[in-house]
Amino acid sequence: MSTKRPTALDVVAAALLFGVVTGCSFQPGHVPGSDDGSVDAPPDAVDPTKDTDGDGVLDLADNCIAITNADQRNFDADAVGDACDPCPHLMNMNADGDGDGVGDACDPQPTVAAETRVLWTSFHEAAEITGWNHYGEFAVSGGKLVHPNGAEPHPSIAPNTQFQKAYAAAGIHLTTNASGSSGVGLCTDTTGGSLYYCCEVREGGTPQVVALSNYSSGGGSSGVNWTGTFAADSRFQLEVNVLGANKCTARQSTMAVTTSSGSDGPHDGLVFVYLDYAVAEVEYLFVVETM
Ligand SMILES: [Ca+2]
Ligand SMILES: [Ca+2]
Ligand SMILES: [Ca+2]
Ligand SMILES: [Ca+2]
Repeated sequence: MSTKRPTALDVVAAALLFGVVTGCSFQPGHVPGSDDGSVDAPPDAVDPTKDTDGDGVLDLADNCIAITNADQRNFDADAVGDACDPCPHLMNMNADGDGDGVGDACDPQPTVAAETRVLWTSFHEAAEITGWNHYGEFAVSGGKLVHPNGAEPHPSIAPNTQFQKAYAAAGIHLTTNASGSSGVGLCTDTTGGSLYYCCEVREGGTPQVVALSNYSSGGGSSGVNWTGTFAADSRFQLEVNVLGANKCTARQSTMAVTTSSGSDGPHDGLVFVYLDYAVAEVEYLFVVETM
């Protein structure tokens, strides 16, 4: 007589068999499998060997059943994998009222089905930034985009893509105590880079959230006081929205501050992040285009 160690499939099969025996359901006032006169519901028809998208992860465990994502990455640690998460950077913010695939919480027009997600990266592989435009040195390390030289003026990096009417969000983590003049920002620019629209959190005197438009030509800016911390282990989410009035939003945990400046309208061009005198890591970059 031979013995065989149970495989994972055996365990699944045993669990399903157990479900068949017990009814695999709960009805108020009824104990599944008991002889109390009521009827157990039939078990759900689940094929434990099915892999709909063929990515090697069975449907029972796949966090995006219909999208190939063998890595199963899930930045915000909710139930939905990055590849199919309507807002991959915002935990459990998965409602998408207009059905365009971009979640309400990260959709610049949540009632108009006009958006397309065009970039998501949480910086796991060096190849993700190959060909990107940069000023200063950047590298992917430990699942972050880092500026190895630490606090320097004006290092910036941008995917080498001309985005159309971009809405962008970036997560930035200040890893050590920031200097008195440090700032981190997220910008869109016009085609050719002649003008910028930036959203930044800046320390210096009173910490502020600042919206800067027509930055390169010394154009308008507006700022609102930032009452959160600006210190080691501060995590900011910056959003730039060139559609409508809410153009620059900075979030930290449950706090959000929005400000806007200028009226230069939709920008078609690069999206870039900068770390001005800040020792910081970029944790993700998310870009939506509006048609
Ligand atoms: Ca699968
Ligand atoms: Ca999948
Ligand atoms: Ca997720
Ligand atoms: Ca949407």
